[in-house]
This record gives sequence, structure tokens and C-alpha cells, in this order.
Amino acid sequence: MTLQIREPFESRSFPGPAGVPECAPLKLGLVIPTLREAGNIARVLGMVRAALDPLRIDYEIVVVDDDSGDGTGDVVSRIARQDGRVRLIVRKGERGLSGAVLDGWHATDAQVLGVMDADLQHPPELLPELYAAVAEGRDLAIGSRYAPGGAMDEWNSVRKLLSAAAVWATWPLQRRRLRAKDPMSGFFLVRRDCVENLPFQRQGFKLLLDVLVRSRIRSLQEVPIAFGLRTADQSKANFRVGCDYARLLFRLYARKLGFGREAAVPSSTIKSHG
Ligand SMILES: Nc1nc2c(ncn2[C@@H]2O[C@H](COP(=O)(O)OP(=O)(O)OP(=O)(O)O)[C@@H](O)[C@H]2O)c(=O)[nH]1
Ligand SMILES: [Mg+2]
Repeated sequence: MTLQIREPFESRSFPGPAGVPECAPLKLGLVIPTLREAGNIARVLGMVRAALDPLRIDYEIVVVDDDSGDGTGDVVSRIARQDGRVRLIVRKGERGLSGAVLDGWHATDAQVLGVMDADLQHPPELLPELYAAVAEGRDLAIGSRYAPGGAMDEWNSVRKLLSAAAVWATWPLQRRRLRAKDPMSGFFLVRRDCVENLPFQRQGFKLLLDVLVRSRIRSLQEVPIAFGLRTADQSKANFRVGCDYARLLFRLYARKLGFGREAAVPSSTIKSHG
């Protein structure tokens, strides 16, 4: 399901709302959540800027750091002083990937909201393809390990099996014509107006599943990615992340099956802009 790029991206115009033939490129707000990523963050910021600059679009990169204490914030501050499109938000006394992303989205006025990891497991060079999918009319564009051509060759078979089971568990929850092969991806862009003013769970790592089930998306595209191993700093995926995922599934199934009130867990909404 890869987008066929037939002409240089920067020379194209994009379809506007119905009746409007074309419109100015949409601003992109890309959140990079960080927890102790001092060994990765400078490199990923350099690669993201190198991928986005040729598009000549308005964008900002919002690094949301949970007070890492390893110098991550200092590296980002230094880069932000030289490039106004890089912003740093430091959250004190807070933890949680989904919550960090939601806080970053809340802090930007961009029309296209995005997220990618800081550890270079998500290829920044595919950002233009994801952006093009949204700019050309898709509501959601996903960097997908399970789309044809995607890969996670470096994972061991246990991790692959757990991941496949976790994806399978989402199948009944996803809308029939809007099913993503990789609903657990942490690399995606979504139109802001599809997620505004809806409650998303702050705990856990799997914001995309919440977006797929809850948001107002009408179309999506998956762009295959090869998901690598992290080469610096430590993984933050642990047993607690698994429990948060189970809670998210429980909450979404309860909602779908109409089991009274949804389990009360901390949630956030993205405010409207303009
Ligand atoms: N702000 C913030 N970022 C987080 C938190 N937990 C993880 N992250 C970031 O979220 C991204 C994904 O975390 P990873 O540890 O890479 O999780 P993963 O990719 O599932 O696991 P690995 O394959 O082992 O790397 C990274 O950029 C982390 O720094 C958190 O509590 N707060
Ligand atoms: Mg990772």
C-alpha cells in the first residue's frame, strides 16, 4: 500500500476541502517522546530535519522529555536555540509515552499531528511519504511493520509472537473498513480534526490503537517500514507497558460491548485550534 511518488514532492499541490482545488501545505507537528535518550536524540533530530526540510512545509518537532536526567534535555535545548522549529517540553514528576505524545500534540497548533520514537527504530526518511499520504487526503498514515514490504527481522521469535497476538486481539475492535495491519505502531501522522476533543488514554504505549478505535478517521494508509533494534540507550518497554495495553484493550472492549461506563483511567483531549 505504498504511495507512488510520481513527481518531486516539493513541486506538488495538495487537494483542499471539497470544492477547493488546492491549499497551502498543512503544518506538521511531530512529537518525539523521550525518556533517557541522550545517546540518540541529536542524531534523530538531525535525520528528521534532513527528511522534512526538502518538503518546504511548515513544521515543528516537539520533544517531550520526562525529566530524563541524562542530558537529553540539554542536547535538545542546544539544538532548539539554533532552530526555532525544535521545541522542548520537560514534564516533571510524570511518566507515560501516550500521555507525553498527547501533551506534545496539545502544545502545537499544527493541522497534522505525528509521533515517532527517539531511538531510530522508525526510519525518519519515510516521513515525507507519510506526510504526502495525509496531505493528499488520507486522515491517518501509519509506518507499518505488517504492511507488505514491512519488516522486523531483528526481533526474536517470542517477541514476534507476542506482537502478533497483541495485533490479533485488536481485530474485533477495529472498524471493518478501517483496519490497520499494524495498530500498535508508534510511528504515524493523523489529521488534527480527526482527534480533537476526544478522550485518549494517557497510560501505556499504544496510542494508535486508541486513535483507530475512537477517532473520526475515514481513511488510512500504511507505509511499510523496517523496524530495527535500538543501538543506544535502554528500552523502556516492560511488564507495566503490557499491563497498560491490557487495560486499554479492556476499556475499548467495554465501550464496544456497552458494558456500562468505561473503566475510569486518566485521559486527555486535544483542543481545537483556529
Ligand atoms: N516522555 C516519555 N517518553 C517515553 C516514556 N517511555 C518511553 N518513552 C519514549 O518512547 C519511545 C519508545 O520507547 P522504547 O523504549 O523505544 O520502546 P519500544 O520501541 O517498544 O522498545 P525497544 O524495541 O526495546 O526499543 C522512545 O522514544 C522512548 O524514549 C515515558 O514514560 N515518557
Ligand atoms: Mg524503541
